[in-house]
Amino acid sequence: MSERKVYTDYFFDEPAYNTHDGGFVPLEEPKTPQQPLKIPELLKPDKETDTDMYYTVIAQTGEAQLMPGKKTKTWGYNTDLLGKTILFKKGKMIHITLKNELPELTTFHWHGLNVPGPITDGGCHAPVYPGESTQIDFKCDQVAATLWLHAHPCPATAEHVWKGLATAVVVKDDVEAALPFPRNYGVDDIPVILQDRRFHEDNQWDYMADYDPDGVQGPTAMINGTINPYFDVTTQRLRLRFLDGANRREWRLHFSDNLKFTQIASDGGILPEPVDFTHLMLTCAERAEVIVDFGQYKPGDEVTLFCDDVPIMRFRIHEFAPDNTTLPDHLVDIPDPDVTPGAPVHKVVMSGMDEEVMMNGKKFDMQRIDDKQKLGNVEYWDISNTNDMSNGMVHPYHMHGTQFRVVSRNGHAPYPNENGLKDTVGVNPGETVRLKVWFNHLGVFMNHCHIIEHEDGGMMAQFEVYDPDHPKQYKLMDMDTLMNAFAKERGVKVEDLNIPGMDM
Ligand SMILES: [Cu+2]
Repeated sequence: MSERKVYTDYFFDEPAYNTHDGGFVPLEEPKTPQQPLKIPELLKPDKETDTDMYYTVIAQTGEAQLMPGKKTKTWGYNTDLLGKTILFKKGKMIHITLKNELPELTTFHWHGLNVPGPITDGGCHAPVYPGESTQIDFKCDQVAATLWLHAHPCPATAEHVWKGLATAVVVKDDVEAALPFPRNYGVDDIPVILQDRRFHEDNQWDYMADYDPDGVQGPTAMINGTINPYFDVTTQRLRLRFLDGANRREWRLHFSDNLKFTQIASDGGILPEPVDFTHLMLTCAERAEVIVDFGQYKPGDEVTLFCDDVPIMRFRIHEFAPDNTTLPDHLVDIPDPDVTPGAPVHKVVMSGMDEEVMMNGKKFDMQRIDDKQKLGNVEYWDISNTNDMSNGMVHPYHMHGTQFRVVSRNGHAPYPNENGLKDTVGVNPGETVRLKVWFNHLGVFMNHCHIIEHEDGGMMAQFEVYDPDHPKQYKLMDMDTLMNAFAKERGVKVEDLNIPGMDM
């Protein structure tokens, strides 16, 4: 094993960091006592055979003891807040009953999962109405990765995620199982869902009071639904599956002592080689699996995780057995198919800020297909952010239905941790990021900025993956149907609905 380079910067353009936004809400260290980090339970399958897994996922209301005093009213999947971690095994058929026990419609979007669109994918075309349930069935045919499930009912996605509808989804396979990674769930392999909230009177959240068209933020970090968390470290090596589950916040992570950590996976799976960092920035919806080695610490020590300069989590070091496992230089082979000769180069332009956000000069329309790609083709997509550097922001661009490769940033090599499969990529102001994109399934899929208020506000489009020999007609949802349903469920007239994104 050779000595690897250690990267010490965040890589994105500093002038575009959220810290420079007019509406930036800085994190504040909580004054409430430290709490043990909540580890989401694994969702128990209803049934599992050698070939099939059966689950029931329930969107439900709840309440959570987040702060001393009153409990906070929350939403979650199979639990009060966020959800249980859902495990898929590569190669198995997955059958999921999706049940909505909320007072209003929602959808179940499998972020990063390669499944047909638009219904199985679970975007705005697949509402499940309150009191109803539906079933999806698909084959899990992708590599081990940390994905996630979140609500996606346009244009109320941001509010549903803010209320708690987000949870980790873990895909397992034999390749991952053979690598020397920690994988004892809850002990040395844990999801770390990074979010932020503002607590109002009686410890409640108030999405509308905090509303900002450039993305809602709160001053209090919430990790796995825990305020001011600590984690008891009982193994030398710890695998953290970071997920930026915030509506808007960028997380610039680093540890005390500038402790080095090793990224082993990005959004769509394991990286071709491990990458060592002291600092890591995640934009909304991005994931990074990292291994932290606490070998230099002794029982009683504490290691702090910071976002910018604010402590967000503590690692309390306990007795652990020495573990000098080293990672191989090469972890996995990443698919890198040749671009189909003669294929078009797709152009996506993200423009504007606040209510002016658009994609290719248009606001999102559920009934309009903006682009298409033939199933089986491999094509370039050039994603541009026309914001200016002094007054713009990084837009995290996400595509449903695919795990893509990042080819270049303004013609230069992508960042060192972007050489694996990804489904979300932060695009700096004035930058064009070239992606190489292919699909395994037919369908209508959405592509959008993952600052969730931006997607609700219209920085979103959709494309069809088609097979010319088997043309398909899709019945697409429309805004009137969704708005009428929301109005009925909320007991108000449509004109009195208060969903900020609906005015886009
Ligand atoms: Cu954006």
